[in-house]
Amino acid sequence: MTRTARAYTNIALIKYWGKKNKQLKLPFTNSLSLTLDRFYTDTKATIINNDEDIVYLNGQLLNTTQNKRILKYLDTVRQFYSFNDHFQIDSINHVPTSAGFASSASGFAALAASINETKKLNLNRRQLSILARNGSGSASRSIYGGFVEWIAGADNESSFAVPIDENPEIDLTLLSVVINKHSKKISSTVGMENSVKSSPFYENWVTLVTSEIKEIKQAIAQKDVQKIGEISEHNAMCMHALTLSANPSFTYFEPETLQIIQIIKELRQKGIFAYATIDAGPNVKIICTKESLPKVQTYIEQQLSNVTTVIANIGSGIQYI
Ligand code: 2P0
Repeated sequence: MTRTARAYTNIALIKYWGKKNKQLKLPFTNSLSLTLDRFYTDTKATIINNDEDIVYLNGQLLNTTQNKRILKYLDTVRQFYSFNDHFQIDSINHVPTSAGFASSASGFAALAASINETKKLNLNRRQLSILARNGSGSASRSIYGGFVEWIAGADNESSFAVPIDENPEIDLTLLSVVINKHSKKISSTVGMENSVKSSPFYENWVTLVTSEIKEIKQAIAQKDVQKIGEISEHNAMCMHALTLSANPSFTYFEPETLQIIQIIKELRQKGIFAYATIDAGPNVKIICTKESLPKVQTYIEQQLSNVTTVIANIGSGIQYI
């Protein structure tokens, strides 16, 4: 029987922001993430006697505009592994938009793993990470649990993620603060492209990431949560500086994003552990400890009426169920 592949989302502590090769999704820098336990995608691939793929997402058949990226990806996979089979893809996304996380990381990681399973490709996790990366850069990291580093590499074979610590015994937990706004969104793909092209600070970003990756790996090894928080927050702010300094300038921040950043600073002044990280959207993910989490959550909910909060802990890598 063909098993379903399950992949969890991840949050980057050192961000991936810019590609040196668009087609292969080769990044300019390494990045480093934490896989989360709450949000995941379950995907099953079935070989069908058809010359087109069909894709169901959450039980609904996707039309040709909706599944364009997935169909293109399946063509890439066929080309990589020299087979002609077409698939019915059944994917259930347990990453509600209301949770404030992107689903492309878990989505493409689960899709890559489901084809590995159905076609019996017997890929090891490194090969699986390469295959997932070709769907979406951040998906390369969702193959593993815990702390994960994506090595930028120089070509298709050398750009993959590696586990740093899959079961870290560390007092870290995440509070996602979701701002209920439906502003027009610049996709990560377009946003990073604009930053690379026109931010005068892009070269500095590449240098900064190289040193912050080293520093955060040391902090992870020493279980120094404060250092992890400090480096992650600084790295996220620098990523967003690349959007503000692009020409034309843009930002993912909403007024509430800045309010939450301010609140986090106030909390720290009161001695409560809280650090911010922010992806390509307005929502803020707050890095907390077990002790600080309930205090941070209560404070945020008291101060801001129009937000929801979701707690996530450290999660595992790809599973077959
Ligand atoms: C990250 N993000 O490291 C960064 C931080 C968003 C902000 O990876 O173009 O959907 O498919 O490779 O992986 C989101 O970008 O972009 C992302 P593509 P992806 O998590």
